[in-house]
Amino acid sequence: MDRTEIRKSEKAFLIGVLHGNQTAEVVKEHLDELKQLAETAGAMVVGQITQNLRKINPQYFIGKGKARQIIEQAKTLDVELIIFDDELNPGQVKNFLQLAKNIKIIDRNGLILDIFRKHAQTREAKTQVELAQLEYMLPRLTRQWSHLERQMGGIGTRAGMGEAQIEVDRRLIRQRISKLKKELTHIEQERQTQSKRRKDEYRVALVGYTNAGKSTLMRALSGEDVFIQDQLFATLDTTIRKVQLDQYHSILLSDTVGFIRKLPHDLVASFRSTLLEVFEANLILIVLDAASDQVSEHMNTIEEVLKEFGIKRHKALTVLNKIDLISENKRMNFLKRKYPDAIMVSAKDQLRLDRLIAEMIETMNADYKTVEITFSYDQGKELAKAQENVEVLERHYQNDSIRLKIKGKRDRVNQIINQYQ
Ligand SMILES: Nc1nc2c(ncn2[C@@H]2O[C@H](COP(=O)(O)OP(=O)(O)OP(=O)(O)O)[C@@H](O)[C@H]2O)c(=O)[nH]1
Ligand SMILES: [Mg+2]
Repeated sequence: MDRTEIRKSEKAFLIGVLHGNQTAEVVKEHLDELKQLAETAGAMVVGQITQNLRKINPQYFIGKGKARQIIEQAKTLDVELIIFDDELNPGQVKNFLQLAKNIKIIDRNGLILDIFRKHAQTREAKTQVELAQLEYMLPRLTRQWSHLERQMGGIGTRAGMGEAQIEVDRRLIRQRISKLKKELTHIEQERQTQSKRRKDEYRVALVGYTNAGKSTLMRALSGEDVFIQDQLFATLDTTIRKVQLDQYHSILLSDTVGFIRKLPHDLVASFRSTLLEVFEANLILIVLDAASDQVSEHMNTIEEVLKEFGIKRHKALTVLNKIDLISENKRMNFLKRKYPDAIMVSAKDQLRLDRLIAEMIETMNADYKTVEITFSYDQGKELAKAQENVEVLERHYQNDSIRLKIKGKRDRVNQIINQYQ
């Protein structure tokens, strides 16, 4: 279906643009990240080009002269793929394709979608990615079409059908989109049912920028084997593990898809069911890569995405990960000043995890309630029920009654009080 797929070792140029109030440094950082994305997708980056622009060119995004020059260079170096850090509109892509002939043109969004598609494993992730991809493609179909037409060079059944074929394609895509949406609603319901069953447990969600070390932290805390890779978007699904913090405190810890700046909106929207664990968490651990120069930008992105989902009032702890990589005092002091409440850890070397665990327990305790309730001896059933999903601290057998001292999540304890008291 998609015709902008990135093939292995395909040579690529990256293009960034300096405009507005962006500094050269910021553009470079964005291009570095784009390079990581391109490599994760399998491409081989052979050149990075930045252009100073006072005004965006509506036709080609960059200047037309520059566009021609880049394409010439690309041809000389056998580059088959040009990736823009900024979002291109369908018209710009089309114009570029007319100049570029056999070279593919994609933007950051297209690249991210390509990675997501390559990394999607489960039915849920695959459905979500396909939906996002089709929604991204629908308005761009003209360019995809002209792209396809050229690729096929007049061979095949679709060539030469032009506008009429595009209409047919659009209709097919819309039908597929509505089918995928139904499937996702179904998956979301399944998740919600599972989630109800877990509602009496204390739920903690790891969130953060991609590659910050969320899965590594998950492994360090749970002792279980989870997928860890030095690449972007290694994790696309949500995994949940039970973690015993100490004798009295256990949590359900979830690890989920990472965030990135300029995340395509459709992609975020279609990942709702995957992020359900985050919505319903009692506590969020915001994991940051302390060694990254862009730690504060990462934090901004995380906050933006959480806001977009309406996750604002959650309790959160900030975790600065990868401190094993920090040797300079200056950097350490900067981090301490900037994030005074953050817990510094190394998930990889398992450093200071006890601090993190202690803070989690402290936060949990604040969400817990301890009460005493009395039952008569003929309330056997109620007595048993009241001990579900709570911790029984004391049991007193009196002459005509039993007194329980229980501790549990505030909601659960309130429910017990309302029901049996
Ligand atoms: N030096 C160092 N490297 C770490 C640490 N934690 C994780 N890493 C490395 O960082 C890379 C990314 O780790 P992951 O745990 O896969 O990161 P993630 O946040 O789950 O990333 P995505 O799933 O792609 O969003 C891997 O190469 C890890 O080995 C740490 O504390 N110190
Ligand atoms: Mg991960």
